Amino acid sequence: MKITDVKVFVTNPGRNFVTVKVITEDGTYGLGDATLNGREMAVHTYIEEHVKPCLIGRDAHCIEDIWQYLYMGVYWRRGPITMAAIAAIDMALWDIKGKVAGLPVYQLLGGKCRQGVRLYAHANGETIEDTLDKAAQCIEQGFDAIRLQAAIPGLKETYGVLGDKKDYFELQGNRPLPPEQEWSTKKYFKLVPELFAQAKARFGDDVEFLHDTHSRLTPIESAKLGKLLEPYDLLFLEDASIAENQENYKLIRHHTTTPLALGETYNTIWDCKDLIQNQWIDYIRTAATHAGGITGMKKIADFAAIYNIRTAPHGAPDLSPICFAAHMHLNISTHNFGIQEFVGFGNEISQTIFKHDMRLENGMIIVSDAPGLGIEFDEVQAEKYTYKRSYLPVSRLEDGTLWHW
Ligand code: CS2
Ligand code: MG
Repeated sequence: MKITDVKVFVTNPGRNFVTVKVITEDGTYGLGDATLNGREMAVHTYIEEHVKPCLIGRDAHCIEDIWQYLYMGVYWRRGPITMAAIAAIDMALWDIKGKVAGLPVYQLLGGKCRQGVRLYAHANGETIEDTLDKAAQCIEQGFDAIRLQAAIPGLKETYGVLGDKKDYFELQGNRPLPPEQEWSTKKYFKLVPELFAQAKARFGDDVEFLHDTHSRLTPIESAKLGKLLEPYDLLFLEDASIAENQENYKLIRHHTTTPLALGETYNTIWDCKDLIQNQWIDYIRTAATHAGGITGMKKIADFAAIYNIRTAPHGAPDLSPICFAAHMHLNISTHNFGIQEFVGFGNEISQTIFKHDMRLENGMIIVSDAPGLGIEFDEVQAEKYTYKRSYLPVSRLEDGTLWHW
């Protein structure tokens, strides 16, 4: 089944998404997500200029060989741009294979391990009370796992808090230059233990809470926070410290039993190998779009299973519904799946572009049984919403020192 064309679309229904369409000789096509937040055009060019010419004429059924060809064959292995390109091609090839077989991709991955995919929702607010009120709304919608992020008193803007924006698209979608955010670890420590103490007091043990530190703490500060949060039994503390030095987590793990999650910025199994084999974390958070697609995620999940580590795929607003659909097929068929981050199916406009029949029921996703990934991309609608450069913020300490965002 020869590949005859590869198209790359960058659309902005409120935020940028990079969508790849692989087309074969009989017209069967597959879709993949190549969205790299703030670097969309780099991936677009990489695919158009360096990947597409090598794919024309190749057999779309040879998913593993094409993955290795694009990974081992390029010499400059790994990295977010290369791996987002490989990821999108990989997702599209799995989509094609499912369509040809007349089966949803999860059936090709080993079939269902569970009836639905458990999700965690986001609750954020300007105060602790506001955040917990949002959590109560999530509980009413059927979620039993909720990420809590509250504004840090004394700082203009806080990661993960919408402020006066109506949704993450509005918050992230229109930043022609990187906005600068302030950070204070001292002010952060004054807030977070109190946030979870009040959450536990208000909601008891019926709901599991999570938190994303977003790489802001040094290892010993992460250890301190983990210890302070132990009484509140978090499902996990995410990105407690920076991910580059996996050994950071050896120190953190030594001091606290708060479960640790990491991995949304990782691109290959090599990035997380030490973390996994030393059991320094409890959940691996890679995303199909950043970690080499369905093929890349399977390699990581199976390695993690040997060390009793579960998957908790990244599910941020800057991963398109195509990536989310790929995650559903992975999550329903991966034995050591833990939980999936969920921030909704996108805004109204994006839902006219990315169409699917995934169902949200009681904090779970019921996966599509349509052949392939079960998602459609409306090119005509997408073309109405053209690329708009938008950056992620940059973080600085109060004295101006550049810090981790
Ligand atoms: C966050 C992400 O959802 C999360 O866990 O860490 O929203 C992250 O900030 C974005 O993906 C960055 O593009
Ligand atoms: Mg995160």
